[in-house]
Amino acid sequence: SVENASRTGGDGTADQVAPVDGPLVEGVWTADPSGHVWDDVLYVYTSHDEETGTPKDDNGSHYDMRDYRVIELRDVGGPALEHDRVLHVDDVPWAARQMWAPDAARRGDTFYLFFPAKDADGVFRIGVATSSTPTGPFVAEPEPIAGVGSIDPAVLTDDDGSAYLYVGGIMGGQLQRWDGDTYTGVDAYPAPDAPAIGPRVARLTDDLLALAEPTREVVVTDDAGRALTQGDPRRFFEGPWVSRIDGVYHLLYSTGAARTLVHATSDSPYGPFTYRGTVLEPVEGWTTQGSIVRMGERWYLLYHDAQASGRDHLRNVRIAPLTVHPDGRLTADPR
Ligand code: FUB
Repeated sequence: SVENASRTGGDGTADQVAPVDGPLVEGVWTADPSGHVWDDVLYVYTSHDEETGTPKDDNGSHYDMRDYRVIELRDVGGPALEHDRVLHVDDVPWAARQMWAPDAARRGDTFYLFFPAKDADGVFRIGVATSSTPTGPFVAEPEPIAGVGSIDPAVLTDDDGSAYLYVGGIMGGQLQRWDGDTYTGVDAYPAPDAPAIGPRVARLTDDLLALAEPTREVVVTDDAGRALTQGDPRRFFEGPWVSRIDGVYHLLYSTGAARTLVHATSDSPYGPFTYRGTVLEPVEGWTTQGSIVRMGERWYLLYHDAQASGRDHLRNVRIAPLTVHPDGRLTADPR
């Protein structure tokens, strides 16, 4: 793999121009982008892919990431500043490996990084870390957040200031091993014609460090209000992300094997969400993951692919304009 050591400045940053039709940064593998605009600056929180030699398996062990990166953009298509001193697994007391898809949130002058990692028993848990700057370094809480597990945390801060934590991913993400808020260690997949496993959501406490309530399952239905089934290629796989667009809650997620990024809409952050269609067609590489961000007057989709490496676990983050259609459907237009 190519690494960024040679062009990283002594202050832990690297500067380069991010073309709108290419990876946001090159020379470092980044994935699972979660975007936020704070004080007119776009901050993209990413996984940092590396080749560690861990063999590939169905649980995604080869996604063996150890730290996070933040990419800072003042304009889409303008210079991209990559920050590499964000949070490392060695600095998280409870975490052993696999720092998967992160997200961030802000409350006043405090910035929060939410992240999944496996603990010493191999169970994916959700951690939170804080910083006085959006780019870190972040200091992790000593324990993972109680009452929730699995992967791919995403935080929606609603217009009234309430913050909701969404999590989940089946298969390697272990969501099928959770019975409500209890980790069972048993793979319990529904039958193909039974309702699919949904991501989970809970409101966070005011300090964003804990759950304010037990998690509940987020249900995605078809147009007739029937829950999508586990055998339905449109069902939830991983990477939940919720944005509020024109007053409507949009749940973005990956369908896994069908390899599409899709969305579903609701009038409540808890759902149920109605399936609306594909936002991004399959990209190169097995995973697809993304987030939605508004920069100025435009909406964008942040996503990743494995086009440059040709290897599923060595990815690049990209950005594409997102069209909000009059009927509320969303489609991304990668160049
Ligand atoms: O990057 C590791 C995992 O792959 C993420 O957590 C998933 O969403 C998928 O992108």
